[in-house]
Amino acid sequence: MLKRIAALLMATSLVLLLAGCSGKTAGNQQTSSTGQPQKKIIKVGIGLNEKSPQYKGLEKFKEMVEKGSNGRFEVQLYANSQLGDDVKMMEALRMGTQEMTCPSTAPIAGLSKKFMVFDLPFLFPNEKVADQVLDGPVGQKILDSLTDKGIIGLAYWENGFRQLTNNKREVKTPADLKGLKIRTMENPVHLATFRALGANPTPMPFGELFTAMQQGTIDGQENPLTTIYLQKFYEVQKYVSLTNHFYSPFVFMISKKFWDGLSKEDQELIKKAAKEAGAFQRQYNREQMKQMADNLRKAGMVVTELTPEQMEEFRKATEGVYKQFENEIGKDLIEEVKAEIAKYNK
Ligand code: TK8
Repeated sequence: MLKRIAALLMATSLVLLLAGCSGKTAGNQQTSSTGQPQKKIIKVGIGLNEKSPQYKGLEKFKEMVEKGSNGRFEVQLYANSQLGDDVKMMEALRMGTQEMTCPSTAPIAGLSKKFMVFDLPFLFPNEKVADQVLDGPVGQKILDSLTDKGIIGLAYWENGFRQLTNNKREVKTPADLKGLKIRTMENPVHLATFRALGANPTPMPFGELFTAMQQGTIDGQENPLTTIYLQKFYEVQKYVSLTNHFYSPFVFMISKKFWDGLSKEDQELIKKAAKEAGAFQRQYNREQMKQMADNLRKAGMVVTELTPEQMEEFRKATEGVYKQFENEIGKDLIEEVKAEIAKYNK
């Protein structure tokens, strides 16, 4: 009798154990002991800090998804490269161990070369045109190139026009950049552009940048003014030149493994929130940007505006980069994007 009870107990615990395991394999939808479905967790990681317009956009996204799902989703935000750098986080999305991230297009080049078209120097004339091209058919086609890499690109957000800082001298022309060690994102187009300008570029993840500037292993870097101010780069950099040399879009993306386990309704909810929070983020970013040159001056930086002639020198010096990447990006794609830009730039 005792033996039979023991056997029964063992069998029951085995069943419970198996039930527990299968609960875990079905996405991250788990069932609690009361039979209530537990929240689905969406972990979102970024490199920037909590003051960044990007983080404010993520807070909006969180609110929309949590409210819109009546609390079935919990969106957890991780700033400051806590979950790793952009390349590592994209890898985690592919593996299905992290749900979402929002890198610049530059580090995405390692997964899909098509994104490099947006990294070409002096491509977009202004934000408005960038919005129209990114949110149009070409932008969508490029997002779709991520699907067979295990990632769904949901929406373009804005990092913004990038400006050059350094700790050696005021930069007004490419000649002033000669030999300066400049950190770039991990992207061949960015490297080629800074080589063409006569600088000595080194690729590095964002999380290592501040220390590298502080220790003087690099002389400078390039990022939008919001980042230069909100990440306190003025503590370790003296000069900023308003070069607008690249426009960096962000891509808000989600793990395909996670995505495929969601209902159509939930996919719609997340996609809609990604787009709407993106519209808010772009707006907020642009508002913030207006005060940033002044903030940086007040913080002690020398802010250098370039004359149209000086800007033209930068543009001319980097012109060859387009030809250099024609094969890798695709000549047709470059032409298509240029034509779209011309269409909207009126
Ligand atoms: C942070 C990056 C950052 C980017 C860079 O993850 O690496 O310089 O501009 O904002 O997305």
